[in-house]
Amino acid sequence: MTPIRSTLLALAASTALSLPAVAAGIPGAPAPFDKGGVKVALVSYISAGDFFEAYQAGAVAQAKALGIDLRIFPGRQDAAEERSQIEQAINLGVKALVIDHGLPESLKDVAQKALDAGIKVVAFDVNLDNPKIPQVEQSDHDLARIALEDALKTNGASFHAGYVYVAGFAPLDRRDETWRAVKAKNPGIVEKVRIGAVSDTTAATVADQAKAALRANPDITVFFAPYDEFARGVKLALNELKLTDKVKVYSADVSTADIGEITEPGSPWVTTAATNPAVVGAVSIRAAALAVAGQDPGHDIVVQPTLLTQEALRSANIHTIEDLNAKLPAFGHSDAATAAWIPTH
Ligand code: SR1
Repeated sequence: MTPIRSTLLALAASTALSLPAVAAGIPGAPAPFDKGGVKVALVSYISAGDFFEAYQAGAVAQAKALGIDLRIFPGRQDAAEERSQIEQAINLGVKALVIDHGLPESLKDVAQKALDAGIKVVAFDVNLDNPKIPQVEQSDHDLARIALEDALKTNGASFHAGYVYVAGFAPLDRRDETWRAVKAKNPGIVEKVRIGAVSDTTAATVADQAKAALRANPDITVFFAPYDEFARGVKLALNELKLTDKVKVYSADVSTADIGEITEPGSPWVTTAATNPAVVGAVSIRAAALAVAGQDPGHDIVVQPTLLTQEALRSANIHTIEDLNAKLPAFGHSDAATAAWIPTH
């Protein structure tokens, strides 16, 4: 468990975590960043799991570099709590609010309330359908496309598939659009079963579902599981059923732990398509900072994903996210939402 995660768990009440060591202002930066201490809130729907921990860590590092006083509200997959945390952030007098995932219908009005109070709002992976709210995403259509192209390359255009999906999450819905388009174009792909859960035990729940699905559909040879917690669940099921040499798993997302799972001998998890989530967290904070400074970050802010195959990771001797950053500079950095006055790393 990362120190940030354990701190968040310790603060299990719904109070925000205020990070210490707020830097002084940035000389030459536009107001209010020339003075420092600009209050920004990050309100998440999910905080658990490698992706969300790395996203928060990237947001924290970028906030520190900008002298932002970042208030983090931990997500517990609870729509009502996320709403109430946004209300709390408004009452704290933040200058900007980053809303990370969530269910749009429970957030649109409260996000508008923040805008009405003069607070800049940035959304990551939740479609708030508001021209005043910049939307950050990982180009989910491309992400699903490159993972599925790899599946087609290895398995041909005819196979029986299992699919993991939960409707209502913007990135999963976008990836699902691509899955449907790929199936329509390749009628030999048969979706035999669809499973899915998003909770604080996603991987374990998906593992149970996948076991039942695989027992009932022994002809499945490919699983499309476009979220690393989904892929972990499917892999657990394949290990338990001793089917690792029969079924291949294609996913989204990457972390150091995921790289270990993908590259271990005999792993059925053969491909993922991913951004560096810390970079996405940093981009979200930069977009909020630009908006606060009166500079337009643009409405659609996209971080491009990279295809990471088991074969490529093994042959390049990549074991960690830091290895990926070093070997693939486009993975470790994004030009999205940058400005000369904003320090990046
Ligand atoms: C429940 S949504 C999970 C996804 O959100 C982020 O976009 C990550 O890529 C993850 O796959």
